[in-house]
Amino acid sequence: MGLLDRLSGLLGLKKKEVHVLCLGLDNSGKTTIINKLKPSNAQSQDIVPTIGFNIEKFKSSSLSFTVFDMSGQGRYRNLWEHYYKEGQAIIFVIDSSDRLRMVVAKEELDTLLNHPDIKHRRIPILFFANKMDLRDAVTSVKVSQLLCLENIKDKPWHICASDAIKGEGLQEGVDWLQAVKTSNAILYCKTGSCICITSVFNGEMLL
Ligand SMILES: Nc1nc2c(ncn2[C@@H]2O[C@H](COP(=O)(O)OP(=O)(O)OP(=O)(O)O)[C@@H](O)[C@H]2O)c(=O)[nH]1
Ligand SMILES: [Mg+2]
Repeated sequence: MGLLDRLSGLLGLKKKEVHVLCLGLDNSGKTTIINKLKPSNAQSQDIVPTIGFNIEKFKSSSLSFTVFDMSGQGRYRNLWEHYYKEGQAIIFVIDSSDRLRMVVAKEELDTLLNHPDIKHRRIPILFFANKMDLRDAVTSVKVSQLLCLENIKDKPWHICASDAIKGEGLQEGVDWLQAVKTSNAILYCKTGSCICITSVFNGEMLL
């Protein structure tokens, strides 16, 4: 780290960096989501299936995110675990219209949650129930039921319905991620059929 970097860090001018792993099955929309979160002049026009992984960056108001955008294709999924130790947050993307492969998404999520590098850490997980614009898409509440998210008791998590093409729902997710990475306390609450997580940041309720 250079002197200027160190100085700006000390003065609080430099945004804290968070390493994020972006996981989920192929075609779920991971790269489309990450691309949409970048400044418009840095966005690609053509999104192609990811080979291996790509490293991308985007910023929120107080954090700088470095994202490992992993390929979700079966033959590359065994790469994911090599990056678990570096991950400080996870974005897990689900194609809400792909009912057939929801069970595969659940298997991959369960494998992730039981991995020794993840199991005992309070690493936050942001789920995007993506492709909400498609006719066959199920609701985010249904996605959380199909993935049994209520069983995740030891990690802060949040699910957002999203349409990555239009960019809808993405900011809500980033706001949650920022809040959880800068907060001291997380409160879980479950009301009726709506599952949500309430974050407390500087003593204020955020969600
Ligand atoms: N209708 C719709 N299509 C989407 C949405 N998000 C992504 N797509 C499309 O889904 C396809 C796959 O998107 P990607 O972002 O490449 O998916 P990925 O998860 O990165 O896939 P891999 O890199 O193979 O793991 C592309 O054709 C996208 O345009 C969405 O919210 N709605
Ligand atoms: Mg991709």
